Amino acid sequence: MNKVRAQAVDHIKEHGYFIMRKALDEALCDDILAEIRRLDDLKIPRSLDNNFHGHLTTRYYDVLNYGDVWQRVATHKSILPIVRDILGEDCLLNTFGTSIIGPGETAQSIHVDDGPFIAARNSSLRHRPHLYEGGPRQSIVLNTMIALCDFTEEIGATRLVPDSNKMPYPRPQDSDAWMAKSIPALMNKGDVLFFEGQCYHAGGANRTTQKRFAVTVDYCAGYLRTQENFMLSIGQNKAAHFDDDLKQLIGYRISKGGLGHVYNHEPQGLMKLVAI
Ligand SMILES: O=C(O)CCC(=O)C(=O)O
Ligand SMILES: [Fe+2]
Repeated sequence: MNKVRAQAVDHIKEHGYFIMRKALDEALCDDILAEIRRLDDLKIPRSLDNNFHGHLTTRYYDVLNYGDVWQRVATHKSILPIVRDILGEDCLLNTFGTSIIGPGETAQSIHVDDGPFIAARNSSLRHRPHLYEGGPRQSIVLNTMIALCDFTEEIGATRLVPDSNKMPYPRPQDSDAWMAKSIPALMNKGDVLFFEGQCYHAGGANRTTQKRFAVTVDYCAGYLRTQENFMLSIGQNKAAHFDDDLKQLIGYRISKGGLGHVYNHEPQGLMKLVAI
């Protein structure tokens, strides 16, 4: 394992986050920025325009259906090996889109990103609450925030609370108090922030006149139902031309323990038929 990868894994496990410097080269960042401008020009409808995600923040989702450049992001060699070290070889893409915080946007409230899974599990176990209360949570979600511009405090760098990955459920209640304990993830264009799903964090307020450009690629353990349903949103004809890692990330693989088979076979066999 190379040094940065080992250092990243240790720091994530211990403190809940890691900033990798110069993870993506300038050319790839510029290709993604050009693609974002193309989507802006196409007037792709914005999603998640709400009080939590913000009214001045552009979230493009299901981006794998757009330009080919998106196929080079989730499987990037600086990112995927670390994600697999934390979540397991059979991890899945959970959500994948932009987080472009516009000028004047206010800070998000402090939250966790594994909340939907905890809520789903607790709902299934609602008659047996002793099975889920208390104790630190396992890492089942790992999020990455790719800086496509310099992240300063003023432009709305993601805020996070170091070591909050070890906090027990329930999720953070008093956002202002946790905000006071948070630090900004200061980054340069091309750096990547990794943070665990149980780590307390929030998008920062943008007090500049520039947009804060970022892509967020969120992964989860292979035994979970993913927040975005890539198997439906990305047609088989499109996915058949993805590389093996990307196919596996969107669900074309059997998990450890045998979840997700097709006619009791690896789904990739089915993909070969479709690609003909
Ligand atoms: O864009 C950011 O800095 C964070 C966004 C975030 O945490 C979220 O929407 O869940
Ligand atoms: Fe979040």
